[in-house]
Amino acid sequence: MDDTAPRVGVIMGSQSDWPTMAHAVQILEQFGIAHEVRIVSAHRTPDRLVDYAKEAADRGLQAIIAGAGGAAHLPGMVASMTRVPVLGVPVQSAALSGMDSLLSIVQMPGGIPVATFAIGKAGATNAGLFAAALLANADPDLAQRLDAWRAAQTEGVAPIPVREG
Ligand code: RP5
Repeated sequence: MDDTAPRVGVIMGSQSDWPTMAHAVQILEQFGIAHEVRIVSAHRTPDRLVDYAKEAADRGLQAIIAGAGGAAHLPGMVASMTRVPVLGVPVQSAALSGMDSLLSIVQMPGGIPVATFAIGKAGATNAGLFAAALLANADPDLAQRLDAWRAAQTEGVAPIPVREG
């Protein structure tokens, strides 16, 4: 197996989505999961979207994290053209605080699933963690790293809050 071939694709509709999607990338980097990052817009680069989605499975991608904001068609359109699991991240929009993004992504008609995460940073982080969990099913080393990460997170929660302010 080629260890350097990307196993997860992180795509976003615009450069402006990067500050959000960086949180997914950070998780993948932390777990040493080979990945690629691309701008793929459903509206501005539709041909790029079609090529990316149709080639994803043959290129060995095991999950696609797709972030978009506003009329966020990207995750659903990609999912319609690949069986690779698509994890949708609603990016917080200026006009409607990401409610538009969330509803655009989550309300897929039956038949083409998109796993939809929270709006913004939490969603991007959890999409990264979810991709790690998917891959961990067939990767014992990764499973161990994920278990350790979760144990450290639990360990880091103080039992008593610091009284601030
Ligand atoms: C969507 O439109 C992108 O995903 C982005 O969240 C939103 C705004 O894009 P820009 O106008 O900032 O490029 O396609």
